[in-house]
Amino acid sequence: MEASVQETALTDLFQQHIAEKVSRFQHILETLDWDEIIIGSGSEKVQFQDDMAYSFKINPYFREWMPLDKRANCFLQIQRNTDKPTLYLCCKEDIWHSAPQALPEGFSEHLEIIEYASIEELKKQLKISEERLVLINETNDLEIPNAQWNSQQVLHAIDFQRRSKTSYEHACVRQATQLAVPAHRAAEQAFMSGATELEIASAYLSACKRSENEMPYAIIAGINENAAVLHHHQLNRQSVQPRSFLIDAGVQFNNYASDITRTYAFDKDSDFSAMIDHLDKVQQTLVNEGGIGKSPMDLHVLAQQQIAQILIDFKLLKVSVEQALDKKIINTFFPHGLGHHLGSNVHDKGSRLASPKGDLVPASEKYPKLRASAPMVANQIYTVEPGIYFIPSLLDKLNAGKQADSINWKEIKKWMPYGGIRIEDNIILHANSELENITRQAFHK
Ligand SMILES: [Mn+2]
Repeated sequence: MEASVQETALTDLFQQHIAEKVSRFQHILETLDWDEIIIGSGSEKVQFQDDMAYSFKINPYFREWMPLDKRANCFLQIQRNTDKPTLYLCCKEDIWHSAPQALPEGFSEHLEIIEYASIEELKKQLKISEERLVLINETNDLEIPNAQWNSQQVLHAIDFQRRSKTSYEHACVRQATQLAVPAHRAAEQAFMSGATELEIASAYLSACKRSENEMPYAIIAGINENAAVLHHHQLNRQSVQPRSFLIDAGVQFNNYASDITRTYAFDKDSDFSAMIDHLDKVQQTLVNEGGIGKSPMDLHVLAQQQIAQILIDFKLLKVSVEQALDKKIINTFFPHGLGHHLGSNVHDKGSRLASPKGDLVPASEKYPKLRASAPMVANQIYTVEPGIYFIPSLLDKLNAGKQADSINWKEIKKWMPYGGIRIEDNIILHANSELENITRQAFHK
């Protein structure tokens, strides 16, 4: 019974989601003076000199509306002054592949659905109101005369509104998190029993009952030194004596992803285990610092300060927190941003926009590459993921430079075999300023 109650709730949330998106897109159409927007789901790509297709990735602008991730050649039409969007579903006869993915139960009521078998047929069926039309799709296969293909103006406006998520989107990321937690537990267990990186990834996939192609992003699973490779995707099939393990993996639900990182020590009495605990406390402090209107750049600086303090406490740094930041020594140990928006893309767009026109929040001189720089908004979903790494190439550079004396190199050598630590949770910043750590909630259940 409980499942059906939840399904009903999700159907209601989807209805609200569609109504909210229609209203936001109507506003964009009016402001920018267009009559309609058509969003394609994308088409399959065939590999060079082969008849095999790459695994299909749906257009993120389409997934913002529709919980379909396996259906190519579909189109969603949103028209000015029309409350119900029209979904054109491609239904050609195909004996080679499984039946096309269907919408979840109860979702189709909120859409006008038209099936078509060929592009020619679709072109006839598309009831295009006027000529002022924007097509958002990777390829311009509709070839509608006068249609503006991927208007940058419209894309900016969509990216800007996307930062604030609907309750349906919150529910989907929560569900994606609940599906990921048992898989993270299975991965931890596999690591503790001496499994290889590849075996751990298999344990993860089988626990969340997903195939590799259904992952929102490739599983990062690094044992020992490999934990220092930020995007360690080339998983090792050899077994090694385990010391440390970093796993960064999510699950997708109705096209929304969770994005979770955990780090484990094989020996719970080790200094490495103690450092994980320190970073875990820092991570929770950083989560609690979030708020509407706050600057992600300020949070990034706070993360750098607190990470520098950990390095000082563990006698790795011989300088003050201020010097570690001023001289950019901290970038060797924490070389990435504190987090990103999470949504239609795993690294969701719009996090640097200052306006729907596409103006960017000026990049800070110190941190020009930060992905999230715009002040935090109500209902956004984002990640908080501080890290401490011992990356050989960055340490070599530091050792060869002017700041080499700031480091206790004898100690650093002891830490390098552990690779690094990253801890990542997903947070909803509610309109009433409440911070919901959906990852911790799911782990504590
Ligand atoms: Mn992330």
